[in-house]
Amino acid sequence: MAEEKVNLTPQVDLKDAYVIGEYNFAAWSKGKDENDNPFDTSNYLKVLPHPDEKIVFKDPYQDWQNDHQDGKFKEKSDSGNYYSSWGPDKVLDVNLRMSQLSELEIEGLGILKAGDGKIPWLDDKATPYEILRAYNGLVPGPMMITEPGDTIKVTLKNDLDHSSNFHTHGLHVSPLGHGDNVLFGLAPGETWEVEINIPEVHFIGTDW
Ligand SMILES: [Cu+2]
Repeated sequence: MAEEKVNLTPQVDLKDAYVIGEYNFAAWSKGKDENDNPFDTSNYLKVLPHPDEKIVFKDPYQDWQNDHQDGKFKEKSDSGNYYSSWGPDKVLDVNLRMSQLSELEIEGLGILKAGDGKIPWLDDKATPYEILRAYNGLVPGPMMITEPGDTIKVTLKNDLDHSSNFHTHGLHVSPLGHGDNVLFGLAPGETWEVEINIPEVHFIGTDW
């Protein structure tokens, strides 16, 4: 049997292109409704930036560097995109709220709009492409900077409509109690006080 080839080449000028992930692109790009009109794509993710524009992510690391010069120590950026216990602080107090967004604007990219997670012309199959979730409504989410020996205290609120979990990748820390516990389910509406103790001998790294 000959392998069917899916053509993923956009049929529109890239300046106007909308893409919702390779998985759905082939079906979407030739999509017509029952009256043979093209689908209304205004609610789908516009993920290809205009070629003349510069995408501006509110880069937490750059903000942190700007705020921490000449011996200055700041616990939080004005926009909330970073938290820091770098310097004399030993405890990093962080407030995180998990929520679903209906839209989000990224300068140079446009507005990302979320749908209900279902695509009618794909038999209402739920897909991840229309759902937009974030910590504190920020993309990228807040960055935390600590030093070995510091304690991260996160007040975590789950404002999603399903249970969730909070854990890190790459840290060599204890999962016990309200620590870095992948097995703990946080119910909708619930708040959890997470405490993560970074060992004095922890290596330097970028963890997430
Ligand atoms: Cu994970």
